[in-house]
Amino acid sequence: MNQEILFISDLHISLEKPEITGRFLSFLSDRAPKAAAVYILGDLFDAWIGDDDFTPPNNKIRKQLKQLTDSGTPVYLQQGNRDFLLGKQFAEDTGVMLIDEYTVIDLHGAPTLLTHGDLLCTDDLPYQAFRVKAHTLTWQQSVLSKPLFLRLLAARWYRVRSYLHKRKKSQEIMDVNQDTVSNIMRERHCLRLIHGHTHRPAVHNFTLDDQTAQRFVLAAWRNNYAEILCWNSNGYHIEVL
Ligand SMILES: [Mn+2]
Repeated sequence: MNQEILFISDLHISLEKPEITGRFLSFLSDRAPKAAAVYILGDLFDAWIGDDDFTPPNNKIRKQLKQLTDSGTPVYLQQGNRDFLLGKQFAEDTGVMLIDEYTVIDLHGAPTLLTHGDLLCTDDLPYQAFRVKAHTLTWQQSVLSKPLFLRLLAARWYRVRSYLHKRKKSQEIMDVNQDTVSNIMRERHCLRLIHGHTHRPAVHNFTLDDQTAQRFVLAAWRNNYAEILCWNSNGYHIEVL
């Protein structure tokens, strides 16, 4: 029986990057059906302004995801910091299952913690403050009640602003905080963590309460390069698309 589980994150799909959209669509039609399950750990989209946004390339992606889940491959989706407004309607349209910001799965016998990664970057205080605000019902309702064209404009502005802010922040501040990582892994009883967000793909081995722990950081997809983390009962490998 095929027990291969695939993990991807940080595709940052947008109209401006058709290569990435194309690669993801062929991943959904050719590669994903061969797996037992697919986990998308956030920032699938570079911006998501509401499940009522049907501007390209969102619809093609909805359709292809629906085809995959209809054919029997489960797809689990975590919100990222760019697409945290992905909601119930999108899940219904595509058949994907939204999973919590911290989710523990049994990955071939080992409890494994999944998260997008932004929650681990606790040194970035202004971002964490924004995140708290943006995850309240009031904030989200007030944003989602605005007309679509205003939300499209606002998203453009946020992307420029985020780019400018990031240039000013140091590399350390935008990486995960090791104490935060250890605490959450301890709390969730996991010795393995998989996340994205930082765009610093790596496998980090470290010691957690005298045991060996592992933190997998997924790669962001680029125009000419994409990676999948594949797990089967024998272990993992990185597959380049
Ligand atoms: Mn992110």
